[in-house]
Amino acid sequence: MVPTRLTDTQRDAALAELPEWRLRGDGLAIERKLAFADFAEAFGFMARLAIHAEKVDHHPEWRNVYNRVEITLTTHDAGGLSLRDVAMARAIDAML
Ligand code: HBI
Repeated sequence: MVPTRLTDTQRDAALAELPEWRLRGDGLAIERKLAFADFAEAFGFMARLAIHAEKVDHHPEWRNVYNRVEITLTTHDAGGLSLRDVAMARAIDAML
């Protein structure tokens, strides 16, 4: 099933409930920057999220430098934001 791209209205409504996330300039992704106590904590979070991503078949774009993790969520198959990105952002927030 190809995920459906959110309308701008749906996107803005979803983002209103995700105050820790920022809309990327092109409007096609949401981003959050995380800082953990140290690398081990950061990588442990990434390991947990990797398992979740595999389970839901939706994968973050992310960058890790020592204790920092920068996450970008977008749905390649939809060419922008979908409900999968909203669900993953909520799941990430619940993991922290
Ligand atoms: N992850 N972020 C993201 N976007 C996708 O379109 C996507 C994915 N993970 C797996 C996936 N699509 C598969 O369903 C195939 O479409 C590659």
